Amino acid sequence: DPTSPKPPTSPSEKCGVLNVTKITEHGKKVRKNWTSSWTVLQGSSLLFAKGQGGGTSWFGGSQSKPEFTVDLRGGSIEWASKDKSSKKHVIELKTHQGTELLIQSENDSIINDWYRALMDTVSTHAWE
Ligand code: I3S
Repeated sequence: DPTSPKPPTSPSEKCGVLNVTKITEHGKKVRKNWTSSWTVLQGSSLLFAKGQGGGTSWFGGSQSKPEFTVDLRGGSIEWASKDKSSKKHVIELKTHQGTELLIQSENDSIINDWYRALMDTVSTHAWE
């Protein structure tokens, strides 16, 4: 029925397993530590939890608190240059707070979807 109301535009919500490392924290370079993380994009926040297993499948479980969260507002997203990592398909995320992360997946369609979603998020939540 073309006259029926459209569902509200979907919130920017997305999740999946990605390889993640910090490279800078509060403007200071830190040692890389690539970790497979359950990653959730929720509004303008990006949440990471360590590991994929452990039985609990969602943050709702009391023992599966996000390992860390970054605020995407005022941040930037770009494909990482070769000197940032030898890996393929690496996104570089710079937050407003001076944290830099690399986010990677071996699967190029997965990483392209994340790139698009993160780009959309930083542009729609530029600064409120
Ligand atoms: O940028 P780097 O320092 O070459 O990054 C690599 C290292 O962090 C390495 O660990 P250690 O040097 O701490 O042992 C990691 O195993 C590599 O994965 C890092 O490089 P890539 O190119 O994979 O991001």
